[in-house]
Amino acid sequence: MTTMQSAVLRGPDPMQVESIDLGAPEAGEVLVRVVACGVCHSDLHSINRAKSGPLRTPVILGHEVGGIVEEVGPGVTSVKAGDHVVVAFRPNCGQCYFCLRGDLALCERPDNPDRAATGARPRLHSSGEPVLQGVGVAGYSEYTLMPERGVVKVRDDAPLDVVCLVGCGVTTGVGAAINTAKVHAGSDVAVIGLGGVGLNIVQGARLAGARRIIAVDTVASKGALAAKFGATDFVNAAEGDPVAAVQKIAGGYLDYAFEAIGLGVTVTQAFNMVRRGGTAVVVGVVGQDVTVPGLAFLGEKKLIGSFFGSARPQYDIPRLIDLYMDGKINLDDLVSKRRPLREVNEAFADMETGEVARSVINPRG
Ligand code: COD
Ligand code: ZN
Repeated sequence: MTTMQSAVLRGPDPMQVESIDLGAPEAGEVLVRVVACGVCHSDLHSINRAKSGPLRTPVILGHEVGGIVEEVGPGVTSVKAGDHVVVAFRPNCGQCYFCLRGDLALCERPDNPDRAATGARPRLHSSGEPVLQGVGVAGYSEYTLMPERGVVKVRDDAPLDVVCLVGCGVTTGVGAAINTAKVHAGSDVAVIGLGGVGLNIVQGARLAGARRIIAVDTVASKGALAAKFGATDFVNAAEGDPVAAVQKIAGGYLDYAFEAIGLGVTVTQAFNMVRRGGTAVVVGVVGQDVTVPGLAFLGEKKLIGSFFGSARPQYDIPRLIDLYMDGKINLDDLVSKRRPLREVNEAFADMETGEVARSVINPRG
């Protein structure tokens, strides 16, 4: 049994740092010492769901983890104590229809997505009370316990407090461009919403050889930031209709437009930005119905979703880290702020201003 400090969400109130008990790793489990955990917008969705009621608590959020294997349970063969790992928050089963087809992000039986919530025996406790692992991870903690397929061994020379972002935002964004949309060289692209995910879509499009990459956001400072990831142009959506502005810059319609916010209105904008045969890709989590002009389908426009960058974590995560170490993708400018665990609530307040790309929490800071 290990006792660790974790930021616990118990309802509508801010998270509090508490002592949490954690069992030793059992068969097929890996105990990871968390070095850093990125602050992703999906955790803000969870916090908002706790405020309005439907989220089960107590829960420890945080799923963008870079860490070092502390101990492995019986039968674990892919990692050993001391290995550097990035957590894959939705361990695929490798056996269902979608896994066999190669669509690992669509796995229908992910291992332990939320521990106690799925009936799995809870592994974290607070004075005997079970505590959930949010999104199956619990990264705002000194340690996390993952199934073997939920950790990916990464190279030792990669800084874990940067490459932790590959556990969600980088893979989601770059993967949306290169895996889901398969952006082709020379194409014209727009990306709406320049948070940690949107900026990675921008650099995914650059990696794929896009000609024009038009970045769209309502916060003016995001223009200069997006340029560091390969955006060729910026549209401030607070200053007028972004569809008209994008078309003016591109001299017409685009081949691809990505939505990375999660609003119905921006999905419609993305769809209206693409030309006949073009593709609008929804990356944001959209909790509402979406309206698009139906006749546009006669022009073979496509409206598609993307989840976790259509990634195969064991393949994509090390490859993306190599691209970073070779200077081919930019992760350093994604980390706007580093904070200790006790400032996790402030990191979410920063996210709500739209000013930061990503904050990274150091659980021992
Ligand atoms: N027009 C343009 N930009 C806007 C608008 C608007 N109307 N409203 C907000 N924005 C900007 C903000 O200024 C901000 O820059 C950006 O949109 C949103 O950024 P963040 O940092 O709040 O969010 P991210 O980048 O962390 O984004 C995450 C998503 C919002 C895309 C979230 O829905 C998500 O994580 N989707 C991915 C789904 C998925 O595959 N998830 C995997 C597990 S998380
Ligand atoms: Zn995430």
